[in-house]
Amino acid sequence: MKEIVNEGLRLRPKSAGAKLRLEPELLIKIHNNMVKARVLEERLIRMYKQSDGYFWIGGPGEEAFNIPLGLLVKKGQGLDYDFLHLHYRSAGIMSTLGMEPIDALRQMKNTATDPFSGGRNFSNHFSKRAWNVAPVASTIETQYLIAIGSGIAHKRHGGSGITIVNGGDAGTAEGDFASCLIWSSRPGNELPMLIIVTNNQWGISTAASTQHGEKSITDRAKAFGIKNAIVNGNDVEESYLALQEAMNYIRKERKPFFIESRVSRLYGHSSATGCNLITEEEDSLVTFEAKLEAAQILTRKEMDQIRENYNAEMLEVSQKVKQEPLPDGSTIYDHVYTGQKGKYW
Ligand SMILES: Cc1ncc(C[n+]2csc(CCOP(=O)(O)OP(=O)(O)O)c2C)c(N)n1
Repeated sequence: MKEIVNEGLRLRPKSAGAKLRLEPELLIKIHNNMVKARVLEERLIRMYKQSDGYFWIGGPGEEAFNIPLGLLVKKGQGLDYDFLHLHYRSAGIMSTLGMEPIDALRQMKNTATDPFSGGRNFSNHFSKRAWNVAPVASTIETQYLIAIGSGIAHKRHGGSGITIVNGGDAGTAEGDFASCLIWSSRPGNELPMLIIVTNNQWGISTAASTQHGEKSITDRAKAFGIKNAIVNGNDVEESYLALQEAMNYIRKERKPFFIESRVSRLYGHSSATGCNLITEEEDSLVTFEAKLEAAQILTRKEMDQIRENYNAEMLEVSQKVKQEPLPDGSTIYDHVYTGQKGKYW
């Protein structure tokens, strides 16, 4: 996909962005990636509604947090780099890392060309060895248990690579989450882990207020002596600065940090709940665009153009994906066991 960053845009003088805390160049980059991630999700939803996929689940509403996170990751393969244990609302992180949107569309359409699962998994269930992205599991919270492994490996290896794990608020009821807090905070054996909970106040249709006795999820991290912060995940600058501080701390001190990010869930839980726009929740992209416009960093016209460009490109790649082959039945048992191809009995 063509890179649209700054295409046709003229950067305003720095003083124009004085009311915002981040540099205009960085704000424009974040905005561009937010639009790309949003348009990608909207295209995936449209594909689902047009029967070009069986199920949608994704992260519109988490962009103001996930794009800064993607920009701050030390991307690469092996223990000198960050490991990512993500969940199904992380497309914004992946697209900011450089994932080609067409690959997310391939997984939605379950084509054989899907590089993450060969057309065998749900939408937004990524995995990429070259970027240390562990396979996203459909079982919620599993990733917090698996992340302990790369946390230990990072601890033993040294350097500045860290383990990053994210998931939702409801999943914190699972024992896997408690295991993560315990293993990451053992005195003298603390692990360099960024433990994130994106709190959208819902577990499918169960309200968080009916499930959490503690005031905030950070209270659980406090009980284990883990440094922590509550972040307004709808605020780009607050998210970027909090993540930067937390990640610098983990990289240097080799100890865990816990972030509870309060986010929106803009299209409901998944296609199982209709995947229609929820207008009652804050849209971080609308909030951010108003700020960029007020600070004269981007005009309404420029932002509309960026969206239009991405809309056109996603439409084009969706048409391409529709022509691609589905996986052959003979491959159904591939990758079930290491090195295994075809039937295994
Ligand atoms: C182990 C397990 N239990 C239950 C489910 C069914 N399930 C799928 S998503 C979900 C809600 C998750 O809510 P939360 O952790 O808050 O994340 P969100 O989807 O809101 O981002 C549940 C219960 C599952 N996938 N895995």
